Amino acid sequence: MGFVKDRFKVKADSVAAEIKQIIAEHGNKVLGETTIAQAYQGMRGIIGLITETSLLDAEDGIRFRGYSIPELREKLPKAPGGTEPLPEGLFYLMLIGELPSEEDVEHLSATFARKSHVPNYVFDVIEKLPISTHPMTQFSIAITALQKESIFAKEYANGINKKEYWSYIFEDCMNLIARLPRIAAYIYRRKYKNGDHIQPNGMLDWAGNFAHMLGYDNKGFYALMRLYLTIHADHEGGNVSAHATHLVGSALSDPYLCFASGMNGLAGPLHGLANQEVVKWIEDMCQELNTNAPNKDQISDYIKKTLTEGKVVPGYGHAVLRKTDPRFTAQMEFAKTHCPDDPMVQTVWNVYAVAPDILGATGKIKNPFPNVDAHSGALLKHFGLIEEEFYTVIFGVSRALGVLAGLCWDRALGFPIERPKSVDTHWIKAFIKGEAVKED
Ligand code: NMX
Ligand code: MLT
Repeated sequence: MGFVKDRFKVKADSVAAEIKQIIAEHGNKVLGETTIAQAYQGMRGIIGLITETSLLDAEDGIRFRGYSIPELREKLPKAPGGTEPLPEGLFYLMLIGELPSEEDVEHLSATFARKSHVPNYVFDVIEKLPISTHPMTQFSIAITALQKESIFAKEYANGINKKEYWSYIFEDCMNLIARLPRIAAYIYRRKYKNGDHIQPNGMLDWAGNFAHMLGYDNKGFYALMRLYLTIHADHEGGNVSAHATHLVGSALSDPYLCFASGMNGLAGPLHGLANQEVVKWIEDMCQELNTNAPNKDQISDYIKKTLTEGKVVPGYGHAVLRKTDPRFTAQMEFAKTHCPDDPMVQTVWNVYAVAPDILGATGKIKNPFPNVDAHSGALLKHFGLIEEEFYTVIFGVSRALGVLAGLCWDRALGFPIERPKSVDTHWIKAFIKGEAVKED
């Protein structure tokens, strides 16, 4: 890994010294109070995590080390002749905290290509699964199987100084990121293309090679993959996949085990599986109405029907965001250039035209606007990747960049095992009566 690892160590040492001073001088400063409602209702708004890679603002959306998505699209290095940022550049930014040069990104692309070999036993494990197994389950199992390769786990078993943890975690994270596109593409080609696998092209960048191994060798799909794998990479630390990866890592489980946990969280329909659910929801609506171009009145009625049936409208709402997700907007801009006349893309835009008012009128949905998942499926469908059950795996490949950069930071900063306090409702009732005391 050479200079990227060296630069990371220099940055991490300096941040670790700052944190030590912050805790010494301001460690007792109160960040906020916790209410009974927050304890019961998903801990919304409680600041209890430190994640260096990105920060989410409810109105402006995600910023990676201070850079918004439009800024990343402008400033991050691109492939020769390419229009979209290379996700390797975002990984460098999250890890080092500074924008990379073209050479830094070329170095990372080459490193990932060099480290991308996946041992045959992992493919054997995938082959043993029923073909009908959901792609996210196959992905999670394959990552867990690959855990045998963990350098950190081996070195820990041999006995290492805790000051060295970060170094082996770093190596594992690099190796895992390098291998994920091959594993994901293998699952795709096995399940949907009769096991007709495509060998990697070591001359391509990380996203380009993923597109190639999936079987979509064209300029538009390369651009889509580079944009997609950039914008899905990170969403600060409290989302389920990032939080799960971080939590499991705090027990010193190696990056393979941590990332598999994160992927099991991403596979939930309220999190990353929503991209699959959006496409299913649109297709069900079109089938019911017997058209591939429902008008706004028909869409409004279908949204109301979904709510009446006690279901969520997938792709809408967010636990933190209170405006249209800038990741949705980036995809909408991409679609305006590449496929403005696509019927499903137009339906996504028509849903956007009517859904916020209807969802807002319920009075209970805190964010009636679209999130990242509302748009991504329509773009993949347009370029021919029609198998929506695979969409969350692509999200997962991207998410590796953020959560594994985060894991490198966790170990470099020496964060301890995570263990918040829980209470039961009996305790809460006693607390209300003043009979139970909050321990420090
Ligand atoms: N459709 C219908 N009802 C909704 C929606 C929606 N899109 N969003 C929120 N609600 C409901 C929610 O279920 C809750 O109902 P109840 O009180 O009966 O339990 C109520 O509105 C209040 O929820 P909020 O506080 O607005 O949202 P919360 O922070 O709990 O949940 C999500 C956030 C994202 C889980 C929620 O908005 C949702 O289920 N959206 C649809 C699924 C989705 O698109 N998930 C993808 C998120 C992005 N990602 O990739 O992870
Ligand atoms: C994400 O990208 O992780 C989602 O938007 C969910 C979240 O931030 O809570």
